[in-house]
Amino acid sequence: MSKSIYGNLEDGRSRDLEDNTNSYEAIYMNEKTPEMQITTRKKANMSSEQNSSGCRCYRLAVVCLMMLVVLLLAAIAILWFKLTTEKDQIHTSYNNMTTQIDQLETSNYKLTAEEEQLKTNCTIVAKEREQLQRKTDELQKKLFQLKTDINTPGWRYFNSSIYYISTVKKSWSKSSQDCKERGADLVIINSKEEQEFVGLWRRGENTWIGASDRDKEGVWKWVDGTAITNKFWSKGEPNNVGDEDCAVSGYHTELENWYDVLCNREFIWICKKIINM
Ligand SMILES: [Ca+2]
Ligand SMILES: [Ca+2]
Repeated sequence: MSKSIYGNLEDGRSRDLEDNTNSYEAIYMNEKTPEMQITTRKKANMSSEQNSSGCRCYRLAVVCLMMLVVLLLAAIAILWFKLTTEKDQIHTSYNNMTTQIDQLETSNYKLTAEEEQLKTNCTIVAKEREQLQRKTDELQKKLFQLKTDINTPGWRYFNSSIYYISTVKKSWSKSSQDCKERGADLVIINSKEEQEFVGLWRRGENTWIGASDRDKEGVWKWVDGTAITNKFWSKGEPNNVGDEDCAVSGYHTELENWYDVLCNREFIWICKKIINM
């Protein structure tokens, strides 16, 4: 009860004091001198200027902040552009590398194929070399035999062939057999030049040549079975008198000097060996 009374008394005093202060200030303001009023106005103006300066600072801060935001956005845009460009470049580089890898794989495939082809060619060349070596060996043997034949008495060389003329007389069959034993055949005359060569070398002797119609009358063939194309029969020959089946060169001295005789008659003979190099 006493506290309530005391509180009311305190509140009453405070309100009185405040009312008195306001009264004093009003009196004081009313009683101000013009200088004091001017001073008061200046203070008010200064306060207003301070408020105006604060606004400008605030605006400047906002502008700076906006500029920072713009710069930040610009930096982000530039960075994004660079990243995009680099990404495109990396993608392009990747595509180029992929293309190069494909090209390298294609080149590798071609090189592998070429390597296989070269190996095949090497194998073929090796086989051809072996064949050439065998042919060279055969040619050397033939050359050796040819030198031996040419150096043997009775042999002569004419137009890629060598010829042997006998010094004894035998029948057509024995003469042919002798030629075979020498690796040759009774002479086969294929040209006018060869006919003239035989005519000069026999020196007027009658000599067996490799033509007969023993297999079929009237069908004259050489000893190798080929048909007679260049025929140098004497006039009226072959006439097959008494079954004449073997040919002799030398009936006359003219170019056409062949005639048919009985095969068991004996004459010298000429063998011919063709040189196959
Ligand atoms: Ca005949
Ligand atoms: Ca005759």
